[in-house]
Amino acid sequence: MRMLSRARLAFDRQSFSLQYQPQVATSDGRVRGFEALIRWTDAELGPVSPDRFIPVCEDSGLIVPLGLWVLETACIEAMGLACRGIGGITMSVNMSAVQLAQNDFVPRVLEVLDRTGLPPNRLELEITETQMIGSLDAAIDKLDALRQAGVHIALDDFGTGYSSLTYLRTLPINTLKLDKAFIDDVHRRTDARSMVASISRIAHDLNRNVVAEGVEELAQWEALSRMGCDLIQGYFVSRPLAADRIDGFLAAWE
Ligand code: G
Ligand code: G
Ligand code: MN
Ligand code: NA
Repeated sequence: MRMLSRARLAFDRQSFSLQYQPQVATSDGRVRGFEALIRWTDAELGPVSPDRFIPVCEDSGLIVPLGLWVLETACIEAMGLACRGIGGITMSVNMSAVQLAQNDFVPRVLEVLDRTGLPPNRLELEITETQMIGSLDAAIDKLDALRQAGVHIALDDFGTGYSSLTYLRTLPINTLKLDKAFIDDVHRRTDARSMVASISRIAHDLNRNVVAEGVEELAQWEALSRMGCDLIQGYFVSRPLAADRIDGFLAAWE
């Protein structure tokens, strides 16, 4: 069976799930948020990476209902945390370019917030700069509208594309997520450190928060903390967690 047929079937049977990876403040180590990451295990193929099925879902348009399901599920999870007394948590959700390009993207997001009751400033949408190609003005208008409503916007995978610095300045974002490629050598090489320190400085001058992705070692955390990175995310803190493991993680971590 083709990947698309499998994905359609999985969507109909509600076989997709989400995992949640914590983001912690470098300053005090406290959990400030989670990134929702989609997961799917096909009966025959086994676990299929989003890198494989998301593009198929984008080409077919399946990403629109699937992305809406991801958003709603993540918002419900965030509301659940708040109801259990775990306050001040931001939920970050990856958005596809195809979702962002929909005419009704903004009202759809606001509708989900309304329906789930999650305060807009508890939601962060992650976009990538490659999503901006072709429709920059329209994308900026939509992101601006969401920001007006209080939703946070993060620029994901920063440093993997090009003309990044222009996007950092012109896109209406709150947060810059430094790609793992920047982080890998940050505790070992001065050139990697110079890059991260300089980009963090620029981001902070522009009033953006900085999140480091793919942090796997304490030495990276320490280096990133010295360089003024605000949040870290990565296996050092935790792998992405199934929803029913969040409370246990928080109890053990805090
Ligand atoms: O968690 P993992 O390394 O498997 O994710 C692989 C890629 O899939 C990452 O680039 C991530 O941004 C993307 N991804 C994960 N979940 C979602 C999702 O819900 N929607 C979209 N559009 N991309 C996602
Ligand atoms: O949305 P984004 O493209 O940033 O996706 C992040 C991806 O990186 C996810 O697939 C997640 O599972 C993965 N990831 C998160 N933390 C780590 C880490 O510490 N090491 C590695 N190798 N991958 C990570
Ligand atoms: Mn992401
Ligand atoms: Na990324």
